[in-house]
Amino acid sequence: MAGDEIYAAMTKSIVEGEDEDAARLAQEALSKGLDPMEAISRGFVQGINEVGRAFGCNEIFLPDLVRAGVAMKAAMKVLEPEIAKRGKTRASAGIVVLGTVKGDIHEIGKNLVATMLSANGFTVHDLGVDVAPEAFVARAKEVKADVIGISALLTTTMPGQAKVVALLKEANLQARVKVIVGGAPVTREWVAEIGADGFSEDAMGAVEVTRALMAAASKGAPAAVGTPAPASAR
Ligand code: B1M
Repeated sequence: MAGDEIYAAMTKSIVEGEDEDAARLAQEALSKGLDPMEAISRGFVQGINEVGRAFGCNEIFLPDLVRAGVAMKAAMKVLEPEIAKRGKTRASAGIVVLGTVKGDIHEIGKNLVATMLSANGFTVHDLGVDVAPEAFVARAKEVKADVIGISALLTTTMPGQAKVVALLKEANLQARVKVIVGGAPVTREWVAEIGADGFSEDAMGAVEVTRALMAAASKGAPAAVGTPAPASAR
């Protein structure tokens, strides 16, 4: 398979929920020397976005969404170790506690953020999905985290992000531990409203924002919110 053909096949494997095809195409991309991040963004994510759109318009049903999620995970399972391997280097750039908020089991984007942070030298403590606000703060204290990263994919679970910020404030840790939030429904306005320190629309942006927060903290400067203005503001 050549050129754009492979990306189109990747998209199709997710739309059709074919996990074996997705894993095989991910493997093929690696054997051909394609950039795994390109495979994700030009191939697989196009498919999951199409599935999300169709589900939102009631064109497909929950089992289709589940099958697409399984196929996406199958592709990521092949690609993520390669992304991590390419970035393995140096001493820790900082300590990040990461998870998806309570009530929310979406993990694909959060896992990608974890992979990209690890690949860029951060030590990541991934708490998984459905994480209670208290658990984020407890682990941050335990591992002396620099940053807490909180993913939320549902509008109904976004308040969990606000709760973590409030708990940090209560514990007088807000100055020491920075909070970055993300996930499809998260906007700059929401970040400002809850008083988080940073936000990004994608995994690479999460790395940039985390780096910027660490740099600002080491200089004692106030942190910037978010990656440079996104091309497609939500
Ligand atoms: Co769900 N789901 N889902 N789902 N699902 C959405 C989010 C939805 C938008 C679909 C739709 O209706 N159009 C909708 C939410 C509506 C809303 O609240 N606004 C929805 C719904 C309604 C539901 C259920 C309620 C359905 C039901 O049961 N009736 C249910 C809820 C379950 C729960 O969590 N309690 C549900 C379930 C599921 C599955 C389990 C079937 C599956 C998840 C499988 C899994 O993760 N293991 C699933 C999927 C796959 C989706 C969509 C289609 C895709 C999500 C995804 O993985 N995207 C999604 C629609 C969509 O987003 N297009 C949808 C790919 C991933 C790479 O992107 O996660 O956005 P994303 O992550 C990006 C950025 O957001 C960012 O970087 C990532 C990489 O670029 N990012 C961060 C993410 N976290 C970040 C953290 C950061 C920084 C950046 O800093 C810390």
